[in-house]
Amino acid sequence: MNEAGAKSPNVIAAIGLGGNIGNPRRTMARALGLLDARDDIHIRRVSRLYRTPPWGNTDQEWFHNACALVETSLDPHELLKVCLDIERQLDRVRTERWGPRTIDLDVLLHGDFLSDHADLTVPHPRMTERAFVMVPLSDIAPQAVINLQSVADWASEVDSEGIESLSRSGDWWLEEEAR
Ligand code: PH2
Ligand code: MG
Ligand code: MG
Repeated sequence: MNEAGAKSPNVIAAIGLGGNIGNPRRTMARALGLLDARDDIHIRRVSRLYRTPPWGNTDQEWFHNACALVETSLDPHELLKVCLDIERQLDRVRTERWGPRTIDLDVLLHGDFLSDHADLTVPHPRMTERAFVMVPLSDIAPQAVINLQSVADWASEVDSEGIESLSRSGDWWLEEEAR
């Protein structure tokens, strides 16, 4: 609430989803369903679903990755907390850095918000170097600008070798969720 008692205006945020343990497609669909079920978060666009080679620690299963644009009245810290709560609800176990996980939900962008705080770095650190983020994000926000360059341009510059899309549209999570 602001001083006038009105709700804070909604902003568009981008969330990155990934996972490589269990049934990532189903877990990611559930995560999107849980986000969308909230009154303060509305899913606006979802990218295609991708299969991506592991980045960082390469000695692990390939990942599934996707990105979503949400409209939200939550501030960046509140949105991060919701993401972490949903990760826990979906049995996320945190082991090593960049290691295998059932579900990872990252706050990539939040309106014009910029932060280099260790708990919440926005834009998400190194996202422009990661094809598993920039390729799905360019499905849904090609014109968004990060560090003075469009997402579409970042996506065309990153090494996207091995990445393949597993769905024809961004509706995969609606089909999957029902099962
Ligand atoms: N997430 C990581 C580390 N490496 N590689 C791919 N392909 N996709 C991911 O989501 C991913 C990763 C840590 O968050
Ligand atoms: Mg991550
Ligand atoms: Mg994360």
